[in-house]
Amino acid sequence: MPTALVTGASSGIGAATARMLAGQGWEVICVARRTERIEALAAEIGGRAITCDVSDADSVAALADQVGDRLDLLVNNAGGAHGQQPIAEADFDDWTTMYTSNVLGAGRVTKALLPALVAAAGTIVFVTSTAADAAYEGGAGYNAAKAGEMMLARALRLELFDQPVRICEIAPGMVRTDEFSLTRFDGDQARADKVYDGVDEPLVADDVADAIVWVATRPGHVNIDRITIRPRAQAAQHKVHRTN
Ligand code: 8X3
Repeated sequence: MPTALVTGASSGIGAATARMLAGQGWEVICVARRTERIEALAAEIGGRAITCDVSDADSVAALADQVGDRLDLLVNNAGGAHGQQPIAEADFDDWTTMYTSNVLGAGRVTKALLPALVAAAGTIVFVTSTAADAAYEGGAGYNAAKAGEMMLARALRLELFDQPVRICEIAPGMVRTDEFSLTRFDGDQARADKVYDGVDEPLVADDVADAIVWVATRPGHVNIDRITIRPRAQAAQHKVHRTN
């Protein structure tokens, strides 16, 4: 049974990916800071839960110890957005949080698990964002963090060109999950809901999980470099069809 490790598995895209992989016969290691949530998920899908803060070096070292010598799939999903202020009003604590989880976290986990992934001829998936491609007002901190994470994927693919490991990027646009916008707007549900207001069908976590599982299950010689995935109603970052 192949083994996958999903970071940020406590909710949203991470939890959906863990469920979908388990449903297709993978042993899934669910990783996040929130122990109760990942233990419940692991119990539900017959996987393992490992509590880890991807922004903490010791926590990631302990994670790598528990994973062992071989890993078939790493899904770097932990991260997210904090705040949406223009640069003139930027809160650099928010920027630090975003850079620490999306860029340094993905880099740290990848570095720690790389020997196990190479040993298993594995696959590494980075869940970035269309925010890596297109700047928007108030987006600079998140734009920069996701563009940074995208560059990890691109550099790594070059560095490992002669190694039996695949590097893939999934860049989602508008995805309605329980927590993404709520976290961004610091628990302001009304502001979070406004993001999706009048949008016929934003993506849901399962849509992105489906893309992740698809790239991970191509034949071993097939590397899907990147998938950009948006709802039909979002033709481009700012070009969103709203019915209201
Ligand atoms: C989420 C996409 O449009 O909020 O990663 O930046 S967006």
